[in-house]
Amino acid sequence: MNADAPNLNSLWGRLLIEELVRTGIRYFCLSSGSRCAPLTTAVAAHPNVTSIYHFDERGAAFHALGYARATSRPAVLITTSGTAVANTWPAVVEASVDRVPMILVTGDRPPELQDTGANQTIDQGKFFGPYVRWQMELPCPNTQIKPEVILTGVDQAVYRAQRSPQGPVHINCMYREPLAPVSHGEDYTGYLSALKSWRSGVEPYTEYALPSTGPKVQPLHQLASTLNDVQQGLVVVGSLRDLTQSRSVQKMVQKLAWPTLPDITSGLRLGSPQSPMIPYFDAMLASSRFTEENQPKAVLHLGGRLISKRLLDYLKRCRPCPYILVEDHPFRQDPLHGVTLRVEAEISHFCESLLPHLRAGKESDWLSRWRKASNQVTQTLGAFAMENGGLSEPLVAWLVSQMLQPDEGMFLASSMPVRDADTFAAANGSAVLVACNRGTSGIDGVLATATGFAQGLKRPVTLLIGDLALLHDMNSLYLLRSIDVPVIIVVLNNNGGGIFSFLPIAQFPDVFERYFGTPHNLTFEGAARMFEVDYAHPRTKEAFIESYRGANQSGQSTLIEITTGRNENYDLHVKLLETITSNLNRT
Ligand SMILES: Cc1ncc(C[n+]2csc(CCOP(=O)(O)OP(=O)(O)O)c2C)c(N)n1
Ligand SMILES: [Mg+2]
Repeated sequence: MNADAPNLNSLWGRLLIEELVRTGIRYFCLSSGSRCAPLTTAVAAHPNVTSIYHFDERGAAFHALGYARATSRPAVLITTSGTAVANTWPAVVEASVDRVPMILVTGDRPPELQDTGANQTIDQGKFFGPYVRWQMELPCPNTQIKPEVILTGVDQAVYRAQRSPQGPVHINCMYREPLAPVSHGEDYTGYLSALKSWRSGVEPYTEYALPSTGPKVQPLHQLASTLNDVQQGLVVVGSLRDLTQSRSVQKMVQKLAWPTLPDITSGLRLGSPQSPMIPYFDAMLASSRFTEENQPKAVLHLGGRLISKRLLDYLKRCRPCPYILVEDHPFRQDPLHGVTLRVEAEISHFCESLLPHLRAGKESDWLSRWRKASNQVTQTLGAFAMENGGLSEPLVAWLVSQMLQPDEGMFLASSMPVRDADTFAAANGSAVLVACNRGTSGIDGVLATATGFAQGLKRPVTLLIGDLALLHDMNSLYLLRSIDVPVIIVVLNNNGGGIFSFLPIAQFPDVFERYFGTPHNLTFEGAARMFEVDYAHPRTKEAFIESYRGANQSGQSTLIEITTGRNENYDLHVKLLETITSNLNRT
């Protein structure tokens, strides 16, 4: 790094961006504004970064979130002052709750302009409250403050974003004018003299060594002997971070030979999972006969939260003991208040460490009952998919999961898309990476997150999304032109909030349609045209398959709109689950 910055604001901006790059961060999401110009110009001048621009800070922040979901590395989000910062709130909350790393760097006005009625000025200090892992106020650039202050601050921020529990961090940077890189003809060689070795190298100023997160051998030994003695054990797998974790879990449960219920975000639900995986557990648990006859004596829960409400209800009724939960963070994840042993460990490390202590389990009657039932559901769903019915929401989830290619990703919006994929996705498609925003299950920022997920994966991504969720984030269609890989958006337009038809509020017609069903009578063709995104509106199963394959082959982002009806969708779910249940009860 050289010392010939045009002014001190620029120099501090460059030091900050350079140190971020040295910690390994390469992806920067920018929205425009004057107060963050020293940062923006430093990003623009840096040879080793990739940047993306979005006019909406809310979408930019969700894009950063999606990128980190794919890469497990934080992206940097740079915004100007005022409501620009406030617009990042929903993504920061989601990142915080779901422990996704993110680095926010915001421009701010100097102290003498705070609380004076100065333009675009809000109180940005500690703005995100408990939702950031760490925050720092950088004062206005001043040669009385050593440049090391910036470097050690950045290093701490990156460390706190990435160490467990991962999450967002915030660096608020105050600047006096000039904000543009106008030259003051100053030479900063003396100011930077203490940074001689840093400037000639490429390493961060402060290196952090992460603590080891493995559980100790003695408790593992005891845990293994507990597990070895269990007769009817069940493994449930919530969201896992990557395929390495999924593979470690697969290896361990194969030895344990307990029925294993994989959430759609576990990486174990799709791709023809091997025994003892039970891909259709959610549909099976709709059968009260099955749940009454099959009650676990112990549960080993690996990874994050579960999408399946039926699984949660089942565990609540069974109250298995012991209930062992293994996750790589210290937070409570126990809405049933049933956990009897909580292990904080990285999942792969835990599985690999436990494996040698486990006795190889045998194919028990308990496991074969689960396997038989899951096979039965496979048949029922296969028959349903072959029927010549209309293009329903469960069918779309089933078809998409069958057509995805092994090197692609799937992003699932909250509400029915994620639930339908969890319940009905075909298990025999490709083992693609699946993600969703389930930290707080918002229907906001979904498209922006999916674009970031695709950009991080460097692979095409299919997004299954409801109409309200897409309307909510429609201006993120703009991001499709800036990313390097296509996103196929499959929007299930049921003209409102389809999920509410499944809730007790549906029995209250005086308020239901207007405030919950919320029909809008909008379609997406015009939006696709406005943002220059390819568009298709197939009406039949065959036409959908053709549109989807065509979009895949074109390599272009495409919006495929499916028209469904909320009432028909509800009736079909009931009928399909009734068929699954009655077929299960017959065996
Ligand atoms: C930001 C946000 N606002 C409101 C909600 C409450 N909510 C949950 S599902 C839903 C309806 C979603 O409709 P749509 O995206 O069309 O999906 P569908 O229910 O039809 O599958 C709403 C409003 C939410 N989860 N997040
Ligand atoms: Mg809808």
